[in-house]
Formats: sequence, structure tokens, C-alpha cells
Amino acid sequence: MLHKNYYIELEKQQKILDRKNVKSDFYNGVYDRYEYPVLTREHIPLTWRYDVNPETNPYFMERLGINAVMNSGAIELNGKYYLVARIEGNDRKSFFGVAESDNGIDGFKFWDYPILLEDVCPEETNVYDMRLTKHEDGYIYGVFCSESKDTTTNDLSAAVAAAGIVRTKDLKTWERLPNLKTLRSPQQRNVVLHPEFVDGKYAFYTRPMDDFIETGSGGGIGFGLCEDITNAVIDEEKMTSLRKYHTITEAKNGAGAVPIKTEKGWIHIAHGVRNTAAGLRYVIYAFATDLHDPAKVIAEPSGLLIGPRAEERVGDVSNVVFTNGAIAKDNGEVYIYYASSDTRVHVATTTIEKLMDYVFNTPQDPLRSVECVAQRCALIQKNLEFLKNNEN
Ligand code: M1P
Repeated sequence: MLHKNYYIELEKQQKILDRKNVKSDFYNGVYDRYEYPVLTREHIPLTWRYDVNPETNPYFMERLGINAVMNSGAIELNGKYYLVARIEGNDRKSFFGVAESDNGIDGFKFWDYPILLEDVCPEETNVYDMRLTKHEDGYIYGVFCSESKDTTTNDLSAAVAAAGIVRTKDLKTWERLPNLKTLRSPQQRNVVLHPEFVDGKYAFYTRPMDDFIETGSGGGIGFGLCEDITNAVIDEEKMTSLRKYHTITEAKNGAGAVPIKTEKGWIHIAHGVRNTAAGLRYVIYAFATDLHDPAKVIAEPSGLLIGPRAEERVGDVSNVVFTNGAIAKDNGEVYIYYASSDTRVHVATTTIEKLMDYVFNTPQDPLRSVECVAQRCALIQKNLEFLKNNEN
């Protein structure tokens, strides 16, 4: 006989798993938001958290609690939608778990076990934020942050971030490859593998950093090529989307979802960070790069694409939205998975056509208030004239 609270908690969870998601009344013409997050800590199976044996757990206590479920890589395989989520235990360590859904909007359910990575890096303390790339070489690659203690200083919280690499064909068996080495950047986070070879080489979007939190001299999102993914080394990193003064990317930025190929260019959905009196504020933005030179930015609409709104603003690390996964379906629909405040995962849905219109036809940031007002006045004037000529 199991503890009565097991059945109560199971039923509560089933309601969440069965809950149909509905579009919210948010409108901006670019994408739709949804009422409910697609993944939360409540989605984590009870077997991951409780000891269900009443003899060893008479009070049915959480033994290994989960604090948050967030930043998820995303992929569509054989008609199903998969998120490889960052799951953070109450012990602050993150790990990965695969959640599966039939429609990508609701019904995400974790597989029986989280992913147990090969223990190839004895100094590695934490892993998080996996990007999943279906590469033209036939593998699915997962590139994630591999974090270790910085033993070169006495600062207890000093850490080193590097890019870990795994590959799989089925999300079940994962082969761990050596971490990416970037010869000119001391640290890396938010590294994304491009889905196609570039000049016959593997291509990575990088985020050079001088230390664990501050990007320092790192000017933005980088790009580098390597010959051999089983021993990935990048010598030169050139810059793509740059950090800019008094914009949403002033403090830092980083690649997010694997870029989406369109007829006019690669569309990137990334994150930008600025500093405020309340701490760092993370938003999601988009830009496009050249089809033949995926490092060359060809369009960068002004400002944010997704900002934290309503309850998204509050969580473990408030005022954050962050993406590391999107699914572009064959029918042109795009599902962008984003986490809010490092606490739960949401979906925003749009289409390739709308994203292209947004990226290529939204004006650029003129970078100065006076020019931004002039830009807005030109829009208002055009609208007022149009309305005058077209109203009844
Ligand atoms: O807490 C917000 C985000 O902070 C980091 O992003 P970045 O490297 O750009 O600072 C990441 O640790 C990310 O996981 C987290 O959501």
C-alpha cells in the first residue's frame, strides 16, 4: 500500500499534464503567447523526487526536490516534439531531461529517466542550456554549458564556462565528445552548432567571455569554424551580432535557438542583456545572417522580440526570458520555446513568413532618442495620412 499523498500528488500532476494550452489575448502580430507554461517543476515525475516506499519514507517527503525547469533545447523527430530541458535540483545542480509531446503546445511528459551524461570531465560541476542541432552529417548534436570551479583564484564563486558537446541519433544514447576549445577566448557560454557545414567545416556560434559573468572584451556573438567535431578547436572567432551601447544587448548577448533557414537568410533568435538598478534584464531578439556567410548580419530589427510579461517577470532569477530552442516545422509554423525568470518554459508560436516579415521589414534601432522619435513620427504621419484617406 502506497502513502495516500502519493495518489493525491499523482492526480494533481495528471491534471497539469492533461491541461490543454490555449492562446492568450496577447497580440503583437508577430507571434502568439499561451496561457500556460509547457514545462514547470510540477511536470517532473514523482519518482524523480520522492521515495515512494512507505517503509523508507513514511511521511512521503520529497527527498530530492526540483527547483526549476527552464532553458530547453527543442527538436521535432518522427512527428513528435521533444524538449531537452534544463532541470535544476534543490541542490542547485542542473541536468537534462527529455520531455515529449504530440503537438508541441501541451502534453509534454518527461521520459522515465533524466539524461546521465558520460562522466568524462572530473572538474565539471554543472551542466545546462543544451542547444539541439540536427546536423547535415546525420547526427543530432547537443551543445551545452559545462561549468567548473575556477581553481586559479581564492574566490569561492569563481567559475569557468566551456561548451560541452554530445551527439545522438535518438535522444536516448548520447556520445560525449571533448569540450570545444576556443584558442582566443578564455570562457564560452551560449554556444550553438550551425546545422550545415560552412566551407566544409563545422561552424559554431560562440559567445567569447573574459570571465564567468562578464563578457568583458567579448563584443557579442562570435562565429568560428572547426575541422573535426570529435576534437573541436576554433582558432579565429569573427563577430556576428554585436553588443551595442544603450540597447537591449549592452551588457551581453548570446545565440539562442539553432538558426532557421529561410529563402532570404538565416533567422537567429537570441538573447540580449542590459543592466538595471534591479539587476540584469534578459530579453529575446532576432536578426538574420547571409545564407552563404552565416556570420554576416544582414538584418537586425530594433529592440526586443519577446520580453518578460506579467507572471513571466517573476521567478528564481526575475526579469528574464531566455531561449535555446525553436522548432521550424515543414508547414512553415515555428514554435519558439523560452523560459521565464529561470523558472518555467513557455511556447510562442509564429510562422517563417511572419518571422521573415518581422526581421526584414522592422526598422533598425537608430541608437539615439532623437532619431527614434523621428522614426516614430514618420510612422505616425504615414498612418494618419493613410487613415484620413481610407476612413469611410
Ligand atoms: O539567469 C539568466 C541566464 O543567465 C545566463 O545567460 P548568460 O550567459 O547570457 O548570462 C545563463 O546561465 C542562462 O542559463 C540563464 O538563464
